[in-house]
Amino acid sequence: MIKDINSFIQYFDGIRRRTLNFAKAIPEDRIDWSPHEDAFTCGDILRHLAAVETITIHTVVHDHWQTYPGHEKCLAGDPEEIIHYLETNHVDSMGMLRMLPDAALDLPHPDINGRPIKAWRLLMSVIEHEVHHRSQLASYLEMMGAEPPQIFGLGVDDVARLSTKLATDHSGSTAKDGKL
Ligand code: NI
Repeated sequence: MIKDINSFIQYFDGIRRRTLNFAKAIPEDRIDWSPHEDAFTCGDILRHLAAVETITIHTVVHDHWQTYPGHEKCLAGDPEEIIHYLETNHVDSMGMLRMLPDAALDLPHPDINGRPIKAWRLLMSVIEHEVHHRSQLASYLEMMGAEPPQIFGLGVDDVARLSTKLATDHSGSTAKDGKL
C-alpha cells in the first residue's frame, strides 16, 4: 500500500524513466510500425500511456473522469515529439497530484466502470498499465529486429552471476556467525 504522495511520484518517475528508455530504442523510421493493421503502433502505445496517465490522475485529483484524449498521431508524431508529449503530460499530472494531502490516498473515486476504488489503488493501476504496455513495446522491438533495453541494465547472465555472488557471501557469513 502507498502511504504518501511523494513516494508514489518518485516510484512513478523511475517507471517512466525506464519506459522512455524503451521509447528511445525504437528506430526512428519504425515509430508507426505495428505487427498488424488493427494493433497499436509504437507511437500509439506511447501516446496511449500519456492519455491514461492524464485521465486517471485527473480522476484522483478532481473525483471525476475526463474523456479519453486519444492516441492519434496528430497529438505527437515523430519520436522526439512523442517523448516530449509523454514528459510534459507526466510533469503536469504529477504537479496536480503533488497538491493533494497524503490522506487523499485513502479516498474513494469511481473506477473506469463507475465502481468505487481507493485513490492509491487507482494510482497503482496506472503503473500496472504502463508496465503492461512497456512489455508490449519490448515485444515489438524484438519483432522488428531492434534490441530492447535491459530493464535494470542487467541481462539474465548478470542476474545469475550477481545472485550467485550474494548467495555465496551470505552462506559464508551465516556459517561464520553460527546462525541460519
Ligand atoms: Ni492500455
